[in-house]
Amino acid sequence: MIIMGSKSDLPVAEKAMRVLGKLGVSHEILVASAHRTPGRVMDAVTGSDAKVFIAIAGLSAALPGVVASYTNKPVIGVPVSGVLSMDSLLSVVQMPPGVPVAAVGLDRGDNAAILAAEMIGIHDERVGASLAAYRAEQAAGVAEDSEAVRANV
Ligand code: RP5
Repeated sequence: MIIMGSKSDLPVAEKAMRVLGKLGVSHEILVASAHRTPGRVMDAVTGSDAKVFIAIAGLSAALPGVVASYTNKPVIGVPVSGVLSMDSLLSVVQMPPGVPVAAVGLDRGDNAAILAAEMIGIHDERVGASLAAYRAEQAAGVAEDSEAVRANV
């Protein structure tokens, strides 16, 4: 399940959805804010049978931590960049002991999706195979880039 704190976080969520779609991981998405709609966050998390949560938020980004407070499932937090950027990054990373959130880099919805797929792929062979193909495709892209650079020097 992907939860974003605001509709304005959609470009980051779209990165995650693109990757999850490519890897064949079913997902749903909703907007729920830890500050503006805490009850909505609680209902969404406690009523979900998702295996992994991706929580995307900017500014004083409490959302990933609040999601983690309502579930024992893994939560991946994606800090959204803004005027300061360190605000959301530190808000996601600096969780108190006992309630961890796996933090990815600023706006890295794509990496959050890969990490979620890796967790799901531990037990789901189909997703594991998708990940292996994704890595092979990525490696082939680097080799192609190398050839293209070498051909032009
Ligand atoms: C956060 O505040 C949201 O996750 C978003 O990144 C930021 C700004 O929200 P909006 O004012 O665009 O709704 O809670």
